[in-house]
Amino acid sequence: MGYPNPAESEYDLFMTGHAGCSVSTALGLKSGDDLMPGEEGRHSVAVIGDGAFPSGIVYEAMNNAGGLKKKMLVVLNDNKMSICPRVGGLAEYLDRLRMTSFYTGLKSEVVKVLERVPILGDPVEKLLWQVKESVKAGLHGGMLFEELGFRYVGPVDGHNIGQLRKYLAMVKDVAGPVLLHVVTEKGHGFKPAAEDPVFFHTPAPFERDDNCVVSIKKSSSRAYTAAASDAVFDLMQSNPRVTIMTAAMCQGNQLERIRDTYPDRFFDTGICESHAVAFAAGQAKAGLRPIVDIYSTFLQRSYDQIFQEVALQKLPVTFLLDRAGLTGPDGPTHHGAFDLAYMRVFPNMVVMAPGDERDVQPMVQFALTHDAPCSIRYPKSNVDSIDRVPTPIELGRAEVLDWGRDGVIVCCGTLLKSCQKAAAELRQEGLEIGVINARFIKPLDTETLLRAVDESPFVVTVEEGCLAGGFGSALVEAATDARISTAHVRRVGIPDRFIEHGERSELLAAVGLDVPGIVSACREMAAQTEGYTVPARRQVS
Ligand SMILES: Cc1ncc(C[n+]2csc(CCOP(=O)(O)OP(=O)(O)O)c2C)c(N)n1
Repeated sequence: MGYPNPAESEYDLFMTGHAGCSVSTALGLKSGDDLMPGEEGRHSVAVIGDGAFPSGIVYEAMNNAGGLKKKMLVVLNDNKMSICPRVGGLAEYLDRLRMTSFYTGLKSEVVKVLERVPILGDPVEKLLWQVKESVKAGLHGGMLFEELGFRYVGPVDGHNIGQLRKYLAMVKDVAGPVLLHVVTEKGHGFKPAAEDPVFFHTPAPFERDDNCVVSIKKSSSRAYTAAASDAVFDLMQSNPRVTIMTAAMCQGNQLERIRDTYPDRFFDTGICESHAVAFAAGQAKAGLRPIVDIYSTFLQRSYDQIFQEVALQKLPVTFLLDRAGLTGPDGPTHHGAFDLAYMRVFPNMVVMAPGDERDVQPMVQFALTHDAPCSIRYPKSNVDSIDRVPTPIELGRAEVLDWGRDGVIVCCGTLLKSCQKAAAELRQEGLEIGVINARFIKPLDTETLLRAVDESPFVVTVEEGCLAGGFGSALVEAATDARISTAHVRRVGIPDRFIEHGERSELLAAVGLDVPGIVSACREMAAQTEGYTVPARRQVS
């Protein structure tokens, strides 16, 4: 697995892939050890990158550690890069600290001279003392961390292992919290990576020959990410009030063209998802149409801001949830399994999932004209296109591709093509199965979907999201509220367990979300409901 995994190594204490939590967990480990008899002497070390460092939780943890005065070490690996070059005021501060190494000699000389300045009587003495301290403070790096209760040590060259060892040995005996600022180069040791650290953060598989790349296995197919980014680009061109936020994922979200064309309306907050959402709320209040483009899994960081700053205020913020569904080799920390469930519970929120590429642009366009928050989710996959003339996007309207005499598949999202293929396969067996592109999870198209539940021998719902609280769940709730039996509704989606890493296609197959899985769900339902007659509709309240 590409991320720490305790099942793979005893040195991986946590399975973790969301940036920024190491200082908190290291402080928890230390304070835990201190309360466990015999464990008090253990060391607790957090290693954190400068890209993760601006996350708000880091300052919550440092504030707590400074107050508790726990003996712990935070190693800040400063390579001047997040995935893209790091941004923000803290980045500039770290840049200034890096510079101080050049002045170390001068700095100590000046401090020595200041120490020798004689102290005269009051009030001159007081004034001089103040001047002296402020000059020393200016010369002494890391005041920000020192004020939080950390001893700042560095910057240290992280590629000089001998020197690094000396520093580690030195700080090992310091009583309270220490921040060791280590300076490194991203991609160090492999020339192509050092020259293009953005690409080499997560490169496609490549073959190498000593210090050069021989070939890169690059996919030429178009991804949903590109479809969404192109749609946003076009809409930014026609509407000057549209802005876009990313939380350090400019490259992953394919926003480079937008960043370069509309630098004033492109905002990279750094790895600060909760801030990005509240920031967008402010812009929406000011009259703009902000788009928050964040992976489904990372948006979980901003749950309270989605609730309070956006949904509660009914502000027109558009959420683009990239990597929604099974993300593949990144594994459990990165699968976007929960967003349908977590988004649909908020009043005012419109929740959409395109059925194919041709739904993407109209959905973004719809969101930008709708006077309330909207979310649109799409997976980490290449685009599909369904052979049809798409109906226009209309609030709370599903798109019926076919009605089927023997059953209906209702698909929420881009597995629509697989659903169509499954229906075609079942047709060979004599089963006439309809396919509906749900498009809206909220508001649900109750007219169309409850008709399907009411009139079809069976309904299979398909979603690349958790079954608990997801789309199928929403349909069953709506049917129950309408007093329609749901015994013949089968939900196919991500079960109530964390899904391992693997190729996306393998993972989809493992949870029954591939064509054979959908076919067999339909077959089972057809067998169970053979000779089934639809009950007369009970009174709808
Ligand atoms: C909460 C969260 N948001 C976004 C990401 C995506 N992400 C993965 S690595 C990375 C950059 C991290 O930079 P840094 O901490 O400096 O580590 P480096 O790769 O430079 O060593 C980002 C933004 C993430 N893992 N977690």
